[in-house]
Amino acid sequence: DYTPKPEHKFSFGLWTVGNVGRDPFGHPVRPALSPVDIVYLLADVGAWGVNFHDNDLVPIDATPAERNQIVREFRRALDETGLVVPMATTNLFSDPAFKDGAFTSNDPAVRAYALQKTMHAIDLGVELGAHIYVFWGGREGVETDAAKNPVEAIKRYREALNFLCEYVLDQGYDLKFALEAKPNEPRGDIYFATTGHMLAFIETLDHPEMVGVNPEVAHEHMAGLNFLHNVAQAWEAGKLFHIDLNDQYPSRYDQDYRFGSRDIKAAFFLVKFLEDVGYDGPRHFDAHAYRTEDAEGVKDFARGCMRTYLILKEKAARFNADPEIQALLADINADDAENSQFLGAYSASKATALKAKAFDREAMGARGLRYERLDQLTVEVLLGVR
Ligand code: 3MF
Ligand code: MG
Ligand code: MG
Ligand code: MG
Repeated sequence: DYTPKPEHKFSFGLWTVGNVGRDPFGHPVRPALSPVDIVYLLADVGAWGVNFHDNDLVPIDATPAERNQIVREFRRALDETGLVVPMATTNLFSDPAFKDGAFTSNDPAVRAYALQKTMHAIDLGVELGAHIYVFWGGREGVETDAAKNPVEAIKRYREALNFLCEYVLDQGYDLKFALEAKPNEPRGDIYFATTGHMLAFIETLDHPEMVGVNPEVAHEHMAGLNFLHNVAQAWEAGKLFHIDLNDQYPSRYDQDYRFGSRDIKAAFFLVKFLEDVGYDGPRHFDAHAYRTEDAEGVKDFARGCMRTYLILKEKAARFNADPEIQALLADINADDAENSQFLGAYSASKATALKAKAFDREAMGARGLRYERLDQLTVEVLLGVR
């Protein structure tokens, strides 16, 4: 049974199922849905949560009275459907004011406006229940390095995040930040190109404990990287606060395909990892339906993301229970006391003993590891014959 349930924590952004199919060469192909319509759509397909950028919900030029009316209507839809808002974020990329970045803009007025806009957006997210706040620096980059000093850009980004962490603490909000990396698009290059860059940067902040990452499958694949390895590093560092699931062919434009639609094997190892380690955060799908789809196709897309996740979760359980796979893994990971005595923490006596030990290098090099068999068994689990 692959029916999504609240405990699976499947969420979608308003901008995902609400995507109208506009691209750089083509007009919208689907009518815009209101935020309330989208909440009902997500409830219909069985999602648990809905996320938004400030302006997905409240237009950038809304009056305070309009804002409050919109929030009231949205909250009513949440209450009626039981959907929650796990995460919120700021749109710091659509408006022309941000054409040269927000926190890293050369213009102090733009930088100050970006902080103001983010504080209002944080208030909005918290008001609707969000505990995770994502920062994707979509315009924080350049087309020409003549325009900005990249070291200055890092300092500006740090200054902004430090300011906003203090704001959250000052308000007493229970909110964590999650930084989302992307190598390029819409800018020629975007600063902090990968999750690894973000992890290094976080340690330089005033409140690193408040800040983690939101890795996105497509963004790391655009950079030609192994997404699982990025996620694993974030997890190991205690920084996997959120995740954007979708799919993407390497080194192409930002495709945001349905989760698992392109690289089933990578998606499998990702789901297996999240389930095996007990990742407890939202499974957020940051993707949209093909431009060929109508309203029904959008639901096919959303249901497909969740169904594929649950199928892969079942495959992971099958992999973990497969005696032949487990026997191979036990063999690969077998401990041997004679050698493990040399590993682990340093000591002078250990170093001396290790320097004196004779190794059978040829035997180590000659040993077959049976990864071909292991991978074939994995493929057979995925293809449904095991
Ligand atoms: C763009 C993205 C963004 C971010 C969002 C923050 C529009 O490629 O991935 O989606 O995920 O701004 O959550
Ligand atoms: Mg993206
Ligand atoms: Mg995108
Ligand atoms: Mg994303």
